[in-house]
Amino acid sequence: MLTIYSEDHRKRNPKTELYGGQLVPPFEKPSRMDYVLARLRETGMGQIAAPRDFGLEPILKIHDNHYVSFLETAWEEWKAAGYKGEAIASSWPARRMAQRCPSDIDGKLGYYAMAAETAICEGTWAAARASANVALEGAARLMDQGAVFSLCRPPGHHAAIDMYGGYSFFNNAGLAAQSLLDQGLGKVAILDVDFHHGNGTQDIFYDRDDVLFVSLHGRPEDEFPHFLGFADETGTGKGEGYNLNFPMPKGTGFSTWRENLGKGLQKISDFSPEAVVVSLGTDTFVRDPISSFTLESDDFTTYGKDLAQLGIPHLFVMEGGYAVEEIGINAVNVLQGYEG
Ligand code: Q9C
Ligand code: ZN
Repeated sequence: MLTIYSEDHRKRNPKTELYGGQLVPPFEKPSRMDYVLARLRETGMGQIAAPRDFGLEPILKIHDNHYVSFLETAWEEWKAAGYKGEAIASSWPARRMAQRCPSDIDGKLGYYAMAAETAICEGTWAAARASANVALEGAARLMDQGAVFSLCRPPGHHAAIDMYGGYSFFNNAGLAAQSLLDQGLGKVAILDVDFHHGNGTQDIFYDRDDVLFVSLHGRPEDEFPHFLGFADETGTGKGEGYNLNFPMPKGTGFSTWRENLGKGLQKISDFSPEAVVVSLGTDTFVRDPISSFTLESDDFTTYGKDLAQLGIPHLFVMEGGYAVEEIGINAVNVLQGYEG
């Protein structure tokens, strides 16, 4: 399987993540990619190619232009304010506060952030742009290749129309899906198997019937992103019926997870899309440090095989996975299972 990858992800190497009331070294770090690359080479998965630069036009099809401009200058504005640390939001337009974007950088961070763990640092914009290009290049080549792995970093599925957080800035899977539609496909499904709910992807496509969104994840009562991902979120307007969530309790193992995957795949099959974009997070793994499902490495191979049963081109887009030593094994197991 062709892999698309850019070294530019290394430009984002934040020193801090707000976790448990402390600033700790981030779980989402550059070395995650090294383990995946090593495993791709070890298993002879195939060619690894760099993306082209697709510019801002495809990004502006799914993201708000003020949000994109904010991301471009946030780090410079933060530095200009004279702060010592990395850029982290500290106040939000919560319930009954006006939803207007301020001009002060602290205010802007709170306006555009959906969570505080994700620090903006030098190089964040460049890395997020590169990650978007990796997804877009994968989408550009998918219909010729039949299957492609877009090895994106930073991840994307928590990035909404105008929000960042959960380590995400641009919604890479959403960009890929929109690009496939713009190539002339009529319908695309996004299957999100990352441990966390893909709130950003849901947000972008919630009122649309040309993209079916299916997500398997830790239930919002227990797990990030806490406020979205409930089973009764089914879409709105003409998008009603095109959003399907499978929230699951802490400790969920592969048999329950796979049963729900089967239901999701049935729904995708009924939708009859011309391509599937998989938001591939490996944080469902039993030893993931911030998640609570119990999948073993072999289970990733098994569900890769399940996906292949659809018989539709798949674009795999890398999302989360923080058990760094195993992220390569688990991600590549999905691809190998898929290729059979
Ligand atoms: N108690 C992705 O996997 N913090 N993002 C969780 C756990 C945020 C995960 C705290 C996790 C974001 C792409
Ligand atoms: Zn995740």
